[in-house]
This record gives sequence, structure tokens and C-alpha cells, in this order.
Amino acid sequence: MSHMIIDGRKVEFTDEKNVLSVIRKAGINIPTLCYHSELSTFGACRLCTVEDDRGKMFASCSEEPRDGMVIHTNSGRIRKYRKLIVELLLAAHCRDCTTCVKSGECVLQELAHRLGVENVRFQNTREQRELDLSSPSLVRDPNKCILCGNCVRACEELQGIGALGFAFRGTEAMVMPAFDRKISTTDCVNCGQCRVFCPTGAISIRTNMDEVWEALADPDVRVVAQVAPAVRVAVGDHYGLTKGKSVMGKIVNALHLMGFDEVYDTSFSADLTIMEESAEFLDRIQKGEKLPLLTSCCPAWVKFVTDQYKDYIPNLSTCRSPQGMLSAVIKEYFRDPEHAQGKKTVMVSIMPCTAKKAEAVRPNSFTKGEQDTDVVITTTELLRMIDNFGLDFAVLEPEACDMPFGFGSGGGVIFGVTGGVTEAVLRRLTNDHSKEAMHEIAESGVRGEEGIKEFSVDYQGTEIKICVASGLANARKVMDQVKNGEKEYHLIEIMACRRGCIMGGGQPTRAGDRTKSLRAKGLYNADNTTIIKKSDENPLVQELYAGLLKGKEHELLHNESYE
Ligand code: HC1
Ligand code: SF4
Repeated sequence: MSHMIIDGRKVEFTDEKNVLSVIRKAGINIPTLCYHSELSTFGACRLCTVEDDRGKMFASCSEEPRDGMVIHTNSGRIRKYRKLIVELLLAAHCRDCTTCVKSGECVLQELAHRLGVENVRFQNTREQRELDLSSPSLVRDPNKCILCGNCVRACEELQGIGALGFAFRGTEAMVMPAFDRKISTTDCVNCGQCRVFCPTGAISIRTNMDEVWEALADPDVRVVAQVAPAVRVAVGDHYGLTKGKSVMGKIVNALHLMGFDEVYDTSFSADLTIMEESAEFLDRIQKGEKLPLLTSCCPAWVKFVTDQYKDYIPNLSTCRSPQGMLSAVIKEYFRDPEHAQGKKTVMVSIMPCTAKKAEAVRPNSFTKGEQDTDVVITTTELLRMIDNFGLDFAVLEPEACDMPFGFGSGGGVIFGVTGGVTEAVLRRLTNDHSKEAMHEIAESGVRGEEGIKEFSVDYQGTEIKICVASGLANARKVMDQVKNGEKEYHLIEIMACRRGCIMGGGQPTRAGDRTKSLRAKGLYNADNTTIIKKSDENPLVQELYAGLLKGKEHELLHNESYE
């Protein structure tokens, strides 16, 4: 075992990739704006600079740990240096912190406070740039960019898209899409991972909270909410509750208190997705056509295929996403004047995902030419609405969703974690609903945090080859192998965000490794405590097929085309 001395204390280390990780292991929260364990090391912000026993200063993110090193993390020189870096960053930064969407979550703001920067001695000489409001999901404010490059690396390394890059040099340097185009004209898929890694408000969620407040204030409007699986495990810790634990019941109560007339669970329509997608899968297997079947519930992935793998558009499942299915079913339900009671229905979808905002306005997912989901807000916006209303979320009693669309099976709940859709399909395909059968499926290789998982299962004597991947850079690897004939699968599940929707672009940011796995665990725990595990055994689903959906399955649950 190797060791180093950090601030006078002996610290052991093994395979930590840099000095920064060893310092953090020692319990010292070394500041940084540009280092993320999931991204390549950039070393641009220099805030993690430390000093060795010979007075040499270096960025700890870019230095390999060596046995016997002596490190000072907070010498007088270092403290002055860090403070100056933040002061210079603030000098070139738009400082409207009181009204900034990132206020309270901004790493630069936090560091200015933490490092005691109370005065900025330099003038901001940077030219004011226009905001990019072209995306339905995100807002880009170049005036708040600090050139850490996190968005560039997230988009390139995790998503394999490369919609953002550096332009110009020195004091003129900027981050922007190539040729300063609007982001909506690039290959951007609206996944929001750039926003997740942005430490400031330079890339933020395009918010839609005002539309929701307006609907809630209108007595002639029935406001209906649907809550996605992954939202329920990313809310509690904001209110000091257990990280990753599902707080669905409290969310339902909060929404009712804010004035929502009905609150439904997107896990219910995830069950509908499983019914339709499993039938489609079996049909394609029997006919031996349009295989591999590509899942279609992640809108960023659907855009990725339709933009970049056009030959595979026919392979995409025609199923709408659970968001799309539930909104279409609810709108159809309230088309009946008896249910409508003279009120207009506004459908609000609460999602962990920024790309769902783009999905909602995608015309090929409308019913009878009408948009089904009227407003999409992200988990982050939900938190702001709860805070805005003044609810003491931590003490709210849990409440049940409304009927008739308020219950999802365990299979529907685990949609929010990578592999969840496939696991729910496999549950649907077996007639055995014993604990052992469910356990065997969970152990088939479908679970786990790896970016690409491959495994096969037996279905009535046929070997079904499956690939589950998350992160679009991983999706690209998989698709290129399929295209080259190196790999052959029957089913490919892709979620654009690493680990699935639990790490969606609309979730509260600054989630460390522990938070990530606790969110996944939270969904698996919610499944564990749900009596009905299989989508086909959800009685509300059976009722819907026998009633409202009869003869309308295709119209309400499928996309006409992806062209
Ligand atoms: Fe997802 Fe889905 S799982 S896409 O990740 O299929 O966003 O949570 O709501 O629609 O159910 C997201 C999550 C979500 C849909 C479902
Ligand atoms: Fe890249 Fe996703 Fe950000 Fe678009 S939303 S720029 S694809 S990371």
C-alpha cells in the first residue's frame, strides 16, 4: 500500500487516478470547477492546485499520486491563488446572481462564498452575447460561461454528439456550436447532459413553470399531472430526506396541495408500453423482420437514430413513450363530455428529462393532430414550484395517486433505471410470476451500472440476444457494431443518459456516485414493495384495454412514423 502526507496526516492510497482523488478520500473537499470523475481530465480551472514540500504548485487533478508525496492543500499561497482565480472568473462573468436560474446550485457562486471573495476589483470587459433560446429543452447563456469545458466533454465523451466546442483563443475564447449556429440546428438531442455538468447558469433548463401556474389559476381548466418513475427518487434529499428513497406519496400530496386536480403515475403507462412493445417484439421475432427491435421511450435516443442512423428508423419500436401514451389516454378520457364536465384539460408531465419537452411538441406523436402533453416540467422545476408555493415537503403525509390511471406495476417503476424496460419486457414474456422467476430475470445480466450489457435469454426454445446500453456514446458503439455485422441482437434498449432516467438532464445536479446508485436502489426498492410485478397483471391496464382503448390501441399508443 502506498501513502502520502496530506496536511500533516498520513493517507493511504491504491489505484486513485490522481492526487485530487486521494485528497478527497482524506476528507478534504478540494474545490474544482472542471474536474468530474466521469469526464476526461481537462485541468483548466486550476482551483484544485496544491503545493508540495518543495513549494511546487500543481493542479491535483492532473498529477498522478506517488508514494511518499507531501501535500499542502491550504497553504497561504494556495489560498490567495484560489481566491484570485475565482475573482478573475467573476470579473468576466455576468453577475446577476439574484435572478439567475442557477442561484443556490451554482458552483462558482458557492466557491466565491466559500473562498471569501467579497470584492471583484476588475471590470468585465467581455462583450455581451445573445442568449440561444432555439432549443425547446435548454437555454444557453454565453455570458455565464466560465470556459471549464464540462459541457463540451459531456456532449463529446458521454454522448458522442459533439454539438459544442471551443472557438477563438485567449481572452476571446468561447464555447459554442460550430460556426456559432443555434443549438437547435446542430445534432443536439436535447438530453441536457451539458446542463448537468455545467457548474454555472451557462446552460440551463428551458423552464415551463409559468404555464403550469397559469393553468392552476384558471377555474375553467382541469390540471392533470403525470409523474415519471425517476422523479420520485431524486426529490427527497433536497428536503433533507433519505437520498434515493422514493417519495412518490409526498409528491402526490404536494401536487394536490398546489391545485392539481388529478395526479397519475407514468409507471402505469410504462405498463402499457410493455404490453404494446412486447407484442410488437414477438410479432417481429415470428416474422423475422425489423430486428433488432430498438426501444423508443427515450426521446433523445429516438432523435439520435432518426438523425444519425436513418437506415434503422424502421427498427425503432412504433410505441409512443409512456409519457406520450398516458397523455393520449387521459386526453381521450376527457374527450367524453361526461368526464370533461365542461372543463378544458391541461396535461402536465413531470419528468427527469429535458428531451421530453422536445418529445411533447414532436408532431408525429400527436393524436388527431393535437398535442397530447401540454407542458413538461423537469424534476428541478418541480422542486422550484414546491419551494415557490412554500410547502414544507419533509413533513407532508404521503398520498395515493388518483384513479383510474394511478397505479403502475413494479415493472413500470423500474423503467427509470437502465435495463428496466428490458426487465419489464422479460417479465411480460414469461407466464411464471413466481418470486423465483422474477429473481432469475433480475439476475439474467439486465441489471447493473455498466454502460453496455449483453446477455441472452431463452424464449420457448429460441435464444433471444439482448443489448442494454446507456449514454449515447455507448449507443453509437453498439449501433456501429450492429451496422458492421460484428454483433447481432434481437432487442436493443437504449437510454441516452448514463444509468438511465435517474440521471436525466432535468434532475437536480451535483449527484455524486453514491447518489447515482442510491437512486437506482430506490427504484428497485419501490419495485420490491409492489405486489404486482408484471405489467400484464396490472388490473387497471386490463380494464383500460377492455374499455377506453378498445379499437383505439394504435391511434393512442403508437407513433404514425418517425420521418
Ligand atoms: Fe423515463 Fe420513461 S423511463 S423515458 O427514463 O420510458 O424521462 O423516469 O418517464 O416516457 O415511464 C424519463 C423516467 C420516463 C417515459 C417511463
Ligand atoms: Fe450535447 Fe445533449 Fe447538451 Fe445537446 S443537450 S449539447 S446533445 S449534451
